[in-house]
Amino acid sequence: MSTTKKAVQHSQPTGSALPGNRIITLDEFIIRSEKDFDYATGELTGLLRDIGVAAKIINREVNKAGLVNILGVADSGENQSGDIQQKLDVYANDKLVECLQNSGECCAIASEEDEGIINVPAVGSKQSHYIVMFDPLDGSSNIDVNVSVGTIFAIYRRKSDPSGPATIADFLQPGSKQVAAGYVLYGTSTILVYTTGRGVNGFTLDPSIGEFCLSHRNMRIPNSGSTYSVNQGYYSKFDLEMRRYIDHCSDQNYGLRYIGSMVSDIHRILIHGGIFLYPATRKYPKGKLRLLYECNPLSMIVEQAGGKAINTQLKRILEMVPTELHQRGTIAIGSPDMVDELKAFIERYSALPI
Ligand code: AHM
Ligand code: MG
Repeated sequence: MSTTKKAVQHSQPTGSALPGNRIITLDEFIIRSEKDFDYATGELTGLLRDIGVAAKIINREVNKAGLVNILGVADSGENQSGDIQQKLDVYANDKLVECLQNSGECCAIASEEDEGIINVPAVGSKQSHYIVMFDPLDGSSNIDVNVSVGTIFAIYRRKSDPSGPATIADFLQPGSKQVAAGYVLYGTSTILVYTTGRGVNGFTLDPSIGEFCLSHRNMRIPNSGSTYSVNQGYYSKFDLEMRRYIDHCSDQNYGLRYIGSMVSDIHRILIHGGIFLYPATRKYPKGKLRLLYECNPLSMIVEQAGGKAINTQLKRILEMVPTELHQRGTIAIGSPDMVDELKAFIERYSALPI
């Protein structure tokens, strides 16, 4: 096991402009990229656009969260105009469902907020080939204290016959079958990062023009980093191998960075390198994070940027075959050298039959 700190290479944002300072908006980028796919029908393009629109609406509400009391929301939960004030995660969920339903570009939706799948009625004669899964507002317990939150999404091609309704089997596909995945981070600025399996690009929202503009082209995760990200408050509840690895991080003087909002932690790691861990605890013996809504899409992004994502049984996250919609799992994700280093600790200290 290596005991020396590895050199950190940082990926750099490339600026929102093309040579000649021409700004590329998310819509333009999506349309241009469609030409890369031989089978492109415009559906995927439409879906990514719908998600971009929903993200702008959610962003507007998230930004107002701190003003809720000033804007007249009574304790009863009703605002001055008599509308019932919704919790932001419910609001974000409704907006995403609404935007996706209106266009009919997908045939069904599953959300971390909803128990079952939602079939989307066909719009006109459109027969959609895609399903969408999302966590509408991840880390929403952080909103009260003004900490960044995010939306995570994943798009799959349906397996069932497009002439009928989507089925649960369409959703229980391994993450390796994702055709696109991404997240929106409502942070100091709002950024949408996505991949369609050909690299990762990030688009920062310019509020003055209301457009997501290409700001991080072809994002690459550094091979290693100098921080680790885990809820260390649960240290005594972790398995031995995880405690040994955390001790190692501390011995190496790695900094501990944990926001408690996975999108924010992963975004930092994507840019500066590092590792994010959510192992089993006594409260969550199978891990806390949801395979379909959180682990799979973020693993696709990180792998596409050159990183790795495994669970604490050392299985690649994207190869896990889900058995239920709200399945939870453990995760170790981030810079490839750091994930490999963790893997060596697990092999050495765990009781796993390896
Ligand atoms: P949520 O989907 O209910 O918001 O939970 C997911 C969040 C992640 O964003 C974050 O990494 C994790 O829960 C934090 O959990 P903990 O407070 O146990 O560290
Ligand atoms: Mg979540």
